Amino acid sequence: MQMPAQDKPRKHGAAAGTAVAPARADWTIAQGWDRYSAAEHGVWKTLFERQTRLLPGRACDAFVEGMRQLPIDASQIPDFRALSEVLMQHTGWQVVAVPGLVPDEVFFEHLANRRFPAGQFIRGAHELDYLEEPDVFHDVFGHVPMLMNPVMADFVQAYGVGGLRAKQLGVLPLLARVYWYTVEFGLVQQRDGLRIYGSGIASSYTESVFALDDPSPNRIGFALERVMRTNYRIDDFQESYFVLDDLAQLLELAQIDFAPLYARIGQAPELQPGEVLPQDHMLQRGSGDYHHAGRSSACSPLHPPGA
Ligand code: HBI
Ligand code: FE
Repeated sequence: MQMPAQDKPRKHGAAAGTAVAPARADWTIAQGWDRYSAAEHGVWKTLFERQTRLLPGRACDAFVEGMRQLPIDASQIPDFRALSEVLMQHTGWQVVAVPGLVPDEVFFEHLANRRFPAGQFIRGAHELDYLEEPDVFHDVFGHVPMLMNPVMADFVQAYGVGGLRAKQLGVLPLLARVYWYTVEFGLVQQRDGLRIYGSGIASSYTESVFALDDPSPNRIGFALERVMRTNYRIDDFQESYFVLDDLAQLLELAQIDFAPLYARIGQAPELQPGEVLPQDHMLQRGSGDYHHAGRSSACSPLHPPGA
């Protein structure tokens, strides 16, 4: 998506380059809750209200339940201290503020210690649906409710531990796909139908509809090695979503020794996001129309390329 120069989103965190080298080695900053302007709280309110209207019947039960128990509402950007107090009681997680994207090792080190680094800033009113870096709405509205769930809480910590290791082994892209197709863009089969648990979907107005209702994308039963071979799009809706039978599947995933998988999958051919294999368990075969038409509404909060 091309934008006039003056409308280009400001870069934050690691994406902003060395000009904002962090004062602390772990890249945390004060949230500075008192310093949010009325306009910034207003952007939160707009995003919160439209997303809250959309999610009943779309977000999975764990998401809805997590949201209900947290001190989050439309009126203001949440205070990370209040969120952390409740999270800590339920699953031992905390929310810490960071300027934006942080280096991979820093990100994993936080997760491995059950600290979720959340962007301190909020997107501007002119870029409600377009985001290059995770902001407070994506990170808090999208991720934090699921961290109230014990299974997700353990899975994300395991991703932090595994990420440190994968980075050392030079295989981070393989592991990052697991995170992408679960924590960020995962769907789950509930008794009453297909539901969203991925934060990239849950925090996106347009993708919350596209991921569940649009005939275009593939919806494929989650299979670990298959997912580890599959590239993903960071600049547009996903072409394929992977569907868990149950969130409890993440618990098994967190216990798998990935080392032998990395060796095997390193050999197998990479798959493109829209590709379908004969052995895939298809819940819905997508028409592919959206991506074939070359439209690009770019509505997913983006994560770093190469992730
Ligand atoms: N930093 N703040 C932030 N949020 C992320 O989701 C994030 C990051 N740095 C690195 C990263 N994600 C990815 O590269 C890893 O998940 C692979
Ligand atoms: Fe995210």
